[in-house]
Amino acid sequence: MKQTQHKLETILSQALQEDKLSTEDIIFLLSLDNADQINKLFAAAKSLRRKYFGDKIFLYGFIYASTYCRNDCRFCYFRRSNTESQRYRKAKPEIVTAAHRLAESGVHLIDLTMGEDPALYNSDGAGFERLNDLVDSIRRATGRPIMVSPGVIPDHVLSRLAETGASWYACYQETHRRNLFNQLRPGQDFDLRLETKINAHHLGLLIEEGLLCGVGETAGDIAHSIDVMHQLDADQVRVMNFVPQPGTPMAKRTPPDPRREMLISAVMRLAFQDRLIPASLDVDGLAGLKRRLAAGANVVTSIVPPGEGLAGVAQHSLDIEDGRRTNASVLKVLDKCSLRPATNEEYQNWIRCRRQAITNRESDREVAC
Ligand code: SAM
Ligand code: MD0
Ligand code: SF4
Repeated sequence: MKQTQHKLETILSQALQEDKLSTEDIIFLLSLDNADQINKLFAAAKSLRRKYFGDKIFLYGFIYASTYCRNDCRFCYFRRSNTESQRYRKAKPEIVTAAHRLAESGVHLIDLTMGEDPALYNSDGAGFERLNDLVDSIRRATGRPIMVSPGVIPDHVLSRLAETGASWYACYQETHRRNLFNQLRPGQDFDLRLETKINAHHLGLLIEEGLLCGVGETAGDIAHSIDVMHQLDADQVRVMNFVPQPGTPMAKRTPPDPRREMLISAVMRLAFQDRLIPASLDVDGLAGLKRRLAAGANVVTSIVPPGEGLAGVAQHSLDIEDGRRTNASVLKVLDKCSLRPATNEEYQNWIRCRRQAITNRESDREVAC
């Protein structure tokens, strides 16, 4: 116990001085199970957030534009073969109206997400053209930065989206172990998913990388992912606890300990001190926000307007229609945590600085898995 305490204090004080965490350090931190020790880790994560971001929190509105998908991810409610999930494909005016409502409510960014909708990939390119036009319309209607999360798309489409004014490309590997990836995302190309992010970065888009936890990964696998995320130089990094979904092959899996996501997220704050780390409302709804912020997150994601018939991903309906995933609800929690929403200018400055950092980066990176 005393030895563990000493080791913990050494690792945390090194991290506070910006020393890189070793694989062994990460595995050690992820094995903590004493409440006092975990609280020390969270306190260090919070103090690093304060050092780089003060009391500012960024807020992301979420629009799940189409729940059709050509893929069959074993963990996902919207996998192609799940007959239990309700499908919709929102038309442009509905999407633009929802984006406008979100912007009016005060979010800093619109995250336009979709399944890998077969309509997007039709051979004449019209689907990608519609996506590009949608991004353009949302940008004009809201003036907010836009994140696109459409799954894997060709480089020429990413390039068009960057020109049209998208700021971010989000695409989560879930794990950086090929075997586990192939189990979770059967029939999908591990390398293509990773390379698409690297290419998006080269095209000047900021990138978000993400992990799913509680799906059979070890602490060593998480440490490996953190290493790959470093090599990617990801601008936003996340982890989400797996939520079992009805109608899927993983429906009966025992969900992970709720603390697992928080521990990994706090370790991410130590490892990616000046980057963005989301607290998603999509796992435990509004009730889970405070503890995610307490683990060092500095973005709130999956803010969804009610009354638009829009779904979440891991929690397709939790807290949406009763207005608990709105900006107004989030602001009350921020206030209780002595945090405040950033201004739009502060968020846009952060994006500008990161983009500059990417432009200044000289050599090409090799990402080895
Ligand atoms: N279809 C695109 C894709 O897969 O990249 C965009 C959708 S993206 C929002 C879907 C992400 O939500 C996944 O990458 C995964 O990290 C997360 N997710 C999906 N189902 C989940 C579940 N059951 N529990 C937790 N997270 C889940
Ligand atoms: C979230 N439901 O932030 C969203 C989604 C896609 N870029 C993000 C997983 O939780
Ligand atoms: Fe489709 Fe994305 Fe769900 Fe996989 S995670 S089934 S790609 S919507």
